[in-house]
Amino acid sequence: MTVRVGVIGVGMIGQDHIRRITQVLSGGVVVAITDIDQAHAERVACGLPGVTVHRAGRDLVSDSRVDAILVTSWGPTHEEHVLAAIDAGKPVFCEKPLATTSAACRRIVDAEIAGGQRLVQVGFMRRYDAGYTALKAALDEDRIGAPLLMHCAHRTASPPPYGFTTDTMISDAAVHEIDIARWLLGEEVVATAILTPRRSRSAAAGLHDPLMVLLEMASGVLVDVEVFVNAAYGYDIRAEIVGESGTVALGEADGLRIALGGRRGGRIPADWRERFGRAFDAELQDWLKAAAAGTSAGPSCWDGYAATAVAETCVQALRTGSRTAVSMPPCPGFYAKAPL
Ligand code: NAD
Ligand code: ISE
Repeated sequence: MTVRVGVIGVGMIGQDHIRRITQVLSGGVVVAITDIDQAHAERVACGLPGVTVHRAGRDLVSDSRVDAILVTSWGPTHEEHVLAAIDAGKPVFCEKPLATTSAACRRIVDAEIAGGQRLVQVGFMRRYDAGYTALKAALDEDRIGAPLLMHCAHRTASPPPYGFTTDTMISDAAVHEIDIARWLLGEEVVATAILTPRRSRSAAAGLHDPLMVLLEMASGVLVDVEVFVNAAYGYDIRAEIVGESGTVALGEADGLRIALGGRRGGRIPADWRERFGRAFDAELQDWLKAAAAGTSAGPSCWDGYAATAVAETCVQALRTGSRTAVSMPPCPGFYAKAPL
C-alpha cells in the first residue's frame, strides 16, 4: 500500500521530509500540504504536481484522500494537529517536541490511550542514528560496565530563526539529549539543574548562550549537556558515556579524517540535515511502514511527554538556580510493550 501523506507546516524540515518521501523512501506519496503562510504553501506546491493546498490543518486532517499526517509546524501548534489526527483515527508523525507543555503532551497521551491504538510517532530521530544505536548496543552488551556519567555537547552554528530564547535552548534543542539519555540508559530523569557559564557576545538579547544542563537519572548516573547555539564553526553533536571499566563515545560524523599538507582535518556538518540525514530517512521509513498498517512505531507519545516534562523542570531549575526534582507519573501500561 502507498500511504497518502498530508504535511502540516512546510518550512525547513517539512520540505526536507517531503523531499525524502518523494525522492528517497518507498511506500509514501505526499498528496496534501498546508501552512499558515498560505502564499508559501502555494509556492511549495508548485514543485509537487497534483498536491492539494489546504487552508488549515483541520481541513487537511479531514481530507479523505489523506491516510496519514506529518506535523512539521512550530512546536506550540503541534497539540492541535496531533489531537485532530488521533480524533480522525489517522497515524501521525509529529516533529519534536510533541508539544511545548507537559499538560498538552498529557492530553495527547490520554487521547491516544482513549482511542485504544498507537497512532503517534515523535521525531526523536537520534534513536535511528548509526552512532547512537552503536552506543546503545555497547551498553546493552555490557562492554564498559555500569554507566556512571554521560557527557554531551549540542552545538549549532546559529540558532533557528523562530524566536529562540534561553528556554527554547532547553525545550527545542536539549530535548534531544533528554530523550537520548532516557533511551540509551533505559531509565527516567529524576532531577535537573542548570548552570549558566560566561555568555557569548554572539548571543542575541534574551539568550543565555551557552548553557550547561545537568540531568540526574534514576540510578544516579549524571548526564551533562553543553548547549551552545551560536557555536559558529558548524553543527557538532557529541556524546561519551563513562562506565566502571571503560568509555564509549560517538565517532566523527562522516567517519573521514584527511591528512594533507602537514595538517589533519575532516568535515564538520553544517546543520542537522547533514548530520542526521540517514537517521531522518530511517525514522520516516519506519513510520511509513507502520502507517501502512494503520499504526505508528518508534518514539511514542509517552516519550514525547517524558521529554517535555523534563525540559519543563529544567526551565524551572534555570529560574530558581537550584536542583529541581522531576514530577512524573509512572508510564501507563498502554506503552509498556515499548519500554525505553
Ligand atoms: P520553520 O519555521 O522552518 O517551519 C515551520 C513552518 O510551519 C513554517 O512555514 C510556518 O509558517 C508553519 N506553521 C507554523 N504554525 C503553523 C500552523 N498552525 N499550521 C500550519 N503551518 C504552520 O521551522 P522548522 O525548522 O521546519 O521546524 C519545525 C518543527 O520541526 C519544530 O517543532 C522543530 O523543533 C522541529 N525540527 C526538528 C528537527 C529535528 O532534528 N528532529 C530539526 C529541525 C526542526
Ligand atoms: C532543531 O529544531 C533540531 O531539532 C535539531 O536537531 C537540533 O540540533 C537544533 O538544536 C534544533 O534547533
